[in-house]
Amino acid sequence: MKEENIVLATNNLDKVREINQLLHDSTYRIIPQSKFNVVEVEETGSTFIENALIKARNAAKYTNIPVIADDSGIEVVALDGRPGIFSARYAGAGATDEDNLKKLIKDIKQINEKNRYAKFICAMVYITNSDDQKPIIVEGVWEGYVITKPRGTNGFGYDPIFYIPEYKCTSAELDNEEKNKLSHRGQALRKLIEKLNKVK
Ligand code: ITT
Repeated sequence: MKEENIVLATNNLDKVREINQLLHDSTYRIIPQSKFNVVEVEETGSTFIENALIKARNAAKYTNIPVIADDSGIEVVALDGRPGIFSARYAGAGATDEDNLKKLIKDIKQINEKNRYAKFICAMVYITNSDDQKPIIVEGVWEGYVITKPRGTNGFGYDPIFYIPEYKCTSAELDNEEKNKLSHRGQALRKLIEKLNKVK
């Protein structure tokens, strides 16, 4: 079968790694946007979907091939959904994963232990060009709880404090394959590929 190249509009190498693993047996080949001279764009949207579309349309301006973008984050229900779309900059502009994790741990310590329900959300979009008026848009949601003592070293970002009761571990204690099977990103990408295969 013919392979199709797709640009991944992200600067996050962990997303590149996870999405590459998910597409390993497919006919789609991911090219990170770092291979092109894509100038970073500000994420000014008010939803995950809006931000994913902003990133995808921006990358598509610099490339002549289809683009996938992922906008994701964690929502803690008792914190009114924070950090949500601000997950990557929760501790301020230029914050590292570690800074953001520390800030979220501080905030969840204020919440009753029985009330620490949280979910990872991933909005993923596919466009064929920057003006594509019919983007494919999908979402994945992964439900769990946040804990205050980080556990595990796999994954990235908030994985060490995202506890999955069915597996009695955090997402940083899952191996890559297990995380991809369950995660918001894995769910979103499988939906996207299903839709994409239908229009091909
Ligand atoms: P790009 O915008 O370049 O794609 P980014 O890391 O800034 O990279 P987002 O704006 O989508 O991406 O922010 C996502 C943040 O949410 C990310 O920095 C993580 O802290 C968190 N996050 C998303 N998915 C995650 C996952 O699977 N595990 C742990 N944390 C995750």
